[in-house]
Amino acid sequence: MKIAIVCYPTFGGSGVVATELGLELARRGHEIHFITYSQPVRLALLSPNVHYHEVNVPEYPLFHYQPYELALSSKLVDMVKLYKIEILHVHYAIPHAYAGYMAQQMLKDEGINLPMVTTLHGTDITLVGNHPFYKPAVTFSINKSDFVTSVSQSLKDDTIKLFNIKNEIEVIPNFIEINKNTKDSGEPCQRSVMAKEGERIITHISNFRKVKRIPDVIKIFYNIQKEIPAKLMMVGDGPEKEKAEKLCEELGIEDKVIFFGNSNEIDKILCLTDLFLLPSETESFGLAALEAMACSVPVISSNSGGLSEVNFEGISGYLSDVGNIEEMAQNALRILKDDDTLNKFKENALSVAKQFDIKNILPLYESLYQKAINKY
Ligand code: GMT
Repeated sequence: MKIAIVCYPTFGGSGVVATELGLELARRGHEIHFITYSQPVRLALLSPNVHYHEVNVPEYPLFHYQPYELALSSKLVDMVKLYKIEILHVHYAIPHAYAGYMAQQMLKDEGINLPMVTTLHGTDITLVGNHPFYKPAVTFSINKSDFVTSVSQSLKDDTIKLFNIKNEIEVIPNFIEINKNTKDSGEPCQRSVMAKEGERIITHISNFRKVKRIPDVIKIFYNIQKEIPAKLMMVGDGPEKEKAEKLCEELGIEDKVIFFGNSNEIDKILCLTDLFLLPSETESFGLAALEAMACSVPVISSNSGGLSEVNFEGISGYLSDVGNIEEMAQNALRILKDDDTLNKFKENALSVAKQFDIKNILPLYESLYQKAINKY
């Protein structure tokens, strides 16, 4: 199949899922066209089946806001005609499903039918899309999509609760390429670079937005390091980072916390990690938790949104109510207390992650694309 994928090219989970999906589809022989405003961070263009088309939005002084949706829908029309693309898959409803619908209408005018699949990722529904300024356009574009998928049952339920949706929503969970780490790097994990002998290594990875509850991450770690020797690795960047650095100073733990900024070497970082913290306010899925589990790292998370569909209580880690820092720290210590317990949780984390192996999830998208193509 010839498939156009529209996504955000950033470190966010929706862009990562879209990119990894496209790359695996390309490996399976499909022709993939990424269409977005810059090259997706996880995309290395070294395959004949993978194309990247940049959406340019020229600055014009009259525009207070540059019309990205317009440029995107025009680019879609041009690329669909040029490459004879058969299907459009948009990740993140805003504004991609809206721009996709406009492209469909323009193409229809020229006698071309382009089926569109929209994948809902989380904040496009629970935080941004739900805002009254966007809601009518988001509802419209979800209802106009030929097929709609959501990354968890919890997100499907939220979508139905928050919007007047007439379309069926199919749950297709996010996925992970198991063994990527061992396959790619071949290098042993060098824990000694990050921590002393006997220290546990704890990691948090996110976009450092309010929804991730960064101060909770720091406070959970503060409680842990009072009981056992430990280091915290904070990976990512965003609006809450500076505040987090200050909080570490206030708590007197700045020498035990390392801030890395954004990284393309997540697997190498996770390879050194004993425990992953994700105490988010809400999380439609929690791809970062799954990435950790795929590297045999157990997870302490909140129980909000779709997290309980990924992190299994008492098996791959523990889940607590949002903000229950004490319980999260206690549970972390239960996992970290001795090597046997930690190793058991590590093993379990990997075997839960295997349920989300890309090999199991990808055929679900392929059969949806086939259904969408057959619709016209
Ligand atoms: O806030 C983020 O983590 C970024 C956001 C995004 O749009 O990329 O992530 C959302 O989509 C991911 C991929 O499907 C999910 O794993 C995240 O849980 C979801 N984030 C939220 O719901 C807050």
